Amino acid sequence: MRDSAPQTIHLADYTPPAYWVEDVHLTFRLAPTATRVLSRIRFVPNSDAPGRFFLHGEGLTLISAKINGAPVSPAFVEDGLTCAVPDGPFTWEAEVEINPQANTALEGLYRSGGMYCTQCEAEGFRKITYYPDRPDVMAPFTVRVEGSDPVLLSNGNPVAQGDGWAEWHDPWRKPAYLFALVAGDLVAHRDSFTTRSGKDVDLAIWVRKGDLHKCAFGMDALKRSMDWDERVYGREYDLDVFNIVAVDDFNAGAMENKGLNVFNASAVLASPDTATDANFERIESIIAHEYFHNWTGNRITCRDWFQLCLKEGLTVFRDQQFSADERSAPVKRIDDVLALRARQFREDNGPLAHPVRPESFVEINNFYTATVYEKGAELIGMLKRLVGDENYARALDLYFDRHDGEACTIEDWIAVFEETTGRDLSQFKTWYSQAGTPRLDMTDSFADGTYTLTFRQHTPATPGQPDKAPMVIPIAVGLLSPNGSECVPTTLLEMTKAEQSFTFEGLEEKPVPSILRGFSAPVIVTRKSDNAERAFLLAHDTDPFNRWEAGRALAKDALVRMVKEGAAPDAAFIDALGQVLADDTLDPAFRALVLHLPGQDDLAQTLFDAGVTPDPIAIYAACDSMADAIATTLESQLASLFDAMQVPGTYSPDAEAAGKRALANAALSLLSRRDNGARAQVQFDGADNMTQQLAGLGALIKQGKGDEALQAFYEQWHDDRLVLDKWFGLQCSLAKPDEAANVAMTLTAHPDFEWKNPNRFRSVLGALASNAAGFHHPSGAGYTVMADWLIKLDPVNPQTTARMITVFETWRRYDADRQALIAAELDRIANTPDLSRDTAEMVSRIRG
Ligand code: 0A1
Ligand code: ZN
Repeated sequence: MRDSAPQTIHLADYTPPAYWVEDVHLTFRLAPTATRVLSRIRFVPNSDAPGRFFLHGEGLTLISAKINGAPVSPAFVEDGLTCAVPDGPFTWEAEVEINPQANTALEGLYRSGGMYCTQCEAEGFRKITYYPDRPDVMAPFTVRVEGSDPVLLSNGNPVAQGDGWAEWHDPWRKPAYLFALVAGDLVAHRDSFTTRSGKDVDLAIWVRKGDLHKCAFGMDALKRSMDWDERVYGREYDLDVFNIVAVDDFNAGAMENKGLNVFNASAVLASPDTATDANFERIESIIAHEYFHNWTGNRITCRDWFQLCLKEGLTVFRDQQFSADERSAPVKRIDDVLALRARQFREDNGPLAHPVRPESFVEINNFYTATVYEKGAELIGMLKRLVGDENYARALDLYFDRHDGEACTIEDWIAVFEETTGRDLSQFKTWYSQAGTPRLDMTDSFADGTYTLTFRQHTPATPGQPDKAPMVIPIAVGLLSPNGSECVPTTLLEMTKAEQSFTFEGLEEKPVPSILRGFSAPVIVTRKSDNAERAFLLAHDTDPFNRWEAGRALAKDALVRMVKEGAAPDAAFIDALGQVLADDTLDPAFRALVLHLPGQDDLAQTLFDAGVTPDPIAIYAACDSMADAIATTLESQLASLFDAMQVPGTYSPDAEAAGKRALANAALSLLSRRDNGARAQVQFDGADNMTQQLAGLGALIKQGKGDEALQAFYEQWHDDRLVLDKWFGLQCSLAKPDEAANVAMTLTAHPDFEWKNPNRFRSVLGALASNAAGFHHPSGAGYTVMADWLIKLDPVNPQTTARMITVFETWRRYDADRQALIAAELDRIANTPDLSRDTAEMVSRIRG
C-alpha cells in the first residue's frame, strides 16, 4: 500500500493556468541511458499570477535552470518544482537528464526495439522536461534532435538537418501531450496527397527494414481518410508532412501526435500472409481515427482531462462513419454495437461505471475507457439523430470556426448545437454526467385503428450516483403489418419523460413494432417479446440492425433456457438460422454475424440481469451443445455455404471478400464438429492468407487436433512478433475450461513470452480472460495466474497492469465461492508493497 493517499482531482476545481506559454524550444541530445533535454520556454503571466510558478516534472534530474539568463534554484515538490518568477513575460531555460533505456512504463521518452520514441498523452511530457503539462497550455514548438540514428523525427515541418541532427518546427499551438519524438534506424514507405486547395503533403510510414512490405494498406487507408475528411467534414490537412511510425512496445493502439502519429505495430502493419481481415479492418479504422484527431483533438483540444470525451467521443464517431462509408454500414453498426455492449455496457454494469465526462479521478490514464470512447461516440450519434443531418453539419462548421486553436469543454460543444438549432439541450447534457445504461421498458396496445407505444425509462444506480434523472432518448421506430410489409417507416420518437406514450393512427390491424432501429440510443430494451415475433422480425424487418437483433434475441433466449432449465437446443431457432443462411440476397458478412452465437460473457450478464447467478461452465456447455445442434441440423447447408463462399484469386482485404471469408469460416468452425477438423486441416495446409490459416488453426484446436498445426505455425512464424502474438493468443482463448489456466501458465514460461511487451502480455493474459469458462474455472487457477502476473507487471508497466485488472470488474455477478476467490486475489494485489497509483486506484474501485 502507498504511504500517502493518492490525490483525487475534481472537475469542479478547475482553474486556468497562472502562466501561459508563448513558445517552446527543445533540444534533445539522445543517449540510451543519459539523454539531455534542453528547454527554452517563453512564459507570459496572467493578470493575477502569484509571482511563483509551478512546473510538472517526474523522474527528471535537473542539471541547470535559468530565468532570463540568470541561474535560479527552484524548490522541488512531489510532482514537479516551483520557482519565484518576474512579474512580466520571462524566459525559462532548463537542462535535465533522463534515462529512456530504463523507462519500461512506456510513458515519456523510451526505447523500443532499438529506437527512441515518446508517448506523452495524458501526462507523459512531464517525464521529459519541466513544463506546465496540462492540455489548456498550448504553444508552438521548435525541436532540435541530436543523435546517431539516421532518422530523427518530431512534430510539424522539417526545418533543416545535418549529420547527426535535425530541426523541426510545429507552427500550430498544441498542448504538450501532443509532443512526439522518434529516432531510429528506420525506413519509409512514402506517398503523397494533394489537398483540395492544392497543397502537396509528403506522407511516410516509418518502420524497421523488415517491415516495409507491411505498409501499403495503412498508407492507402491514410489517403482515403484524408480525402474523406475533406469531403464529409470539410477538413484539410495543415502541414507539409504527415509521418506515422510503427513501434513494437506501446500501451495503446496509436497516438495522434501532431504530424507524427505513433502506432502500435499491430495497428498499422499488415500483409495478406500475416494479418487477418479483422486486422486490416482495425488498421483502417485506427489510421482514420488518429488522422481525424488532427482536427478533433489537435486543432481543437480539451481544456482539461475531464473533457476527454470531447475529442475521443467525436473522433470515434467520425472513424465509425468513415468505416461505414468505406464498407457495409449495417455490418459496421452491428459490429460497433457488439463492441459497445461487450465493453461499455459491461463497464456500466459494474463497479467501474462512470459518466462519459467523469467528475473526479486519481489517475487519468484509468479513464481511457469504453465509456469515454464508445459511449462518447454514441452521444454524438444521438445528437445527430435529434437535430438532423443538416443541423449537425452546420453545428460542426460552427464548432471548427469558433474554436480552432482553443482548448474546449463539453459546454462549448453543446453550445454550438444550441445556437445552430435554437434548441435547449440541457436535458441532453445529462448523458454526459449520468453513468449507467438506461433500461427502456415498452408496452403496446391497439384500439380503433390507433396503436399506442408506452415507454418507461429507468437507469440503475451506479457508484456515487444512487438516483438518476430521466434523459432524452431518441427512439427510432418502424411498424410492420402482420403480412410482413412495412406500414410505418422509420420514425424518430423523442422520449424526454420517465414514462411517455406515442400513438400511430389509421392502422388496419395491430402492427409488429420494430423498436430502437439502428440502435438509436445506448439503452437496454427490456420489453417482453415472444419468439414468434422475433422470428417474424428476423424474416421481415427492413432495418438490418433490428433484423440481426431479432436473431440475437432468439439465440439468447434459446441459450438462456438451456442454461436455466436444461432445455434442448431450440429447433425453431436453428430453423430460422437456416433461413437466414439460405437467403442469398443478404450480405455474407451480415449472415456471418447472425451465425455467431452471443458471447459467453454477454450471456453471463443476461442471466445475472434475470436474477440467475451465472455459471460460466454451464454457459460454455450450453454454447457447445447449441453449436453441435446447429452443425448437425444444418450440416449440408453449411457445407454448400462453405464451398460457395470460397473467394478465388489473389487475396484482397476488401469488405466483400472479407465478408465471404467470414461466412465461410463461421461455417468451417461448425462443420469441424462434424468432419473432425478435416476441412480445417485442408484450409490450414493450403492457406495463402492469415485469415484462412488462423481460422483453420482455431478450428483444429477446438477439435483437440491442433498440436501439429500449432507446431508448424510456430516454425513458420516465430520471427514475426505480430503473428506470434496470435499463436499465443489462440491457445489461451480456445483452451478447454479446465486446461486454460495451465495453458496460460505454460505459455508464460515459453522463451518467446516477452512479458514486458504489452502486446505479448495481452496475447496470453488478455486471451485467458476472454476465455470466460477457463478464466472463471471453479478451481480459481485462472484468477491466480492473472493476479501473479499483474503483481509482476505493475512495477514495470502500471498502465498496462491497470487496464488488464478490469478482467475482474464483473466479479460481483458470480457465486459466493468465485467471489471469495477473486476477492482474495484483489486483496493480494492491493496489499502489494509500492503498488502503482494506476493499479491502486483500479483495484480499490473494483473491490469496492
Ligand atoms: N489518444 C489516443 C489514445 C491513447 C491514449 C492514451 C495513451 O497513453 C495513456 C496512448 C494513446 C487515441 O485515442 O488514439
Ligand atoms: Zn482517440
